[in-house]
Amino acid sequence: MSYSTSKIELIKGDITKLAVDAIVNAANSSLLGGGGVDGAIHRAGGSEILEECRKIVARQGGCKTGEAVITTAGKLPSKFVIHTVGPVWNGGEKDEAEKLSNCYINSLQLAAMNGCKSVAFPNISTGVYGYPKFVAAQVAVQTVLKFLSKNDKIEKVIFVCFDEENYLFVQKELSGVKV
Ligand code: AR6
Repeated sequence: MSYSTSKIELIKGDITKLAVDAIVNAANSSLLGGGGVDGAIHRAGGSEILEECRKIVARQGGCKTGEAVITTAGKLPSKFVIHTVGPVWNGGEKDEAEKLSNCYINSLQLAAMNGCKSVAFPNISTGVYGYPKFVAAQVAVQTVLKFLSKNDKIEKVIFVCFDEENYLFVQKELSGVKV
C-alpha cells in the first residue's frame, strides 16, 4: 500500500485476494461472466457466484449500464461481490461519465444497504470497454469522495489498480485528499 487516508486506500494488485466486505466486479449486462477482472473473479470465486448471477438474470433480466447487483463471493476472501456494468467508451458524448459515476454510486449504495463497511473497486471500464484511464480515474475518485462526504456507513474504499498506468492516474487524483 502506498497511499492511505482514514477512508481511502490505493493499492496495486489483484482484487480477488482482498478480504474486504465487498469487492466490485466490472461485469457486463448479461452478468454471465467474461474476461478481465470479471473472468478473474468468477474463476477464483467458483460456480456459486455464477449460480446467483443466473438467478438474478432470471428475476430481472441482467443488469443495465450504471446499475449494480450483489451476490455471494463464493470462495473469495471477501463477503460479497457487487457486479456493476460500466459504460463502453464511445468518444465521451454518450453520457459515459454519468454512467461510470453511477456505477460507483450504485455499488456503494448497495454495499451500505447490505451492511458492508469496506468496499474495493477495480478501474471499471478501463480495460475491454476502452474508457481513457486518466478521465476514468477522475470520475472514480470524485464520485467516491462525494459519496463518502454524505454517507457514514462506508468506512473504507479501496481502489485496486491492476496496472501501473491506472495506479498513477488514481494516485494523482488522490494527491492532497484528506478524508
Ligand atoms: N484485479 C483488479 N483489477 C483487474 C484484475 C484483477 N484481478 N484483472 C483485470 N483488472 P476489464 P471493463 C483491471 O476489461 O473495461 C469483461 O469481459 C484491468 O487492468 O476487466 O469494465 C466483462 O465481462 C482494467 O484496468 O473491464 C465485460 O464484458 C480493469 O480491471 C467487459 O470486460 C477493467 O478492465 C468490461 O470491461
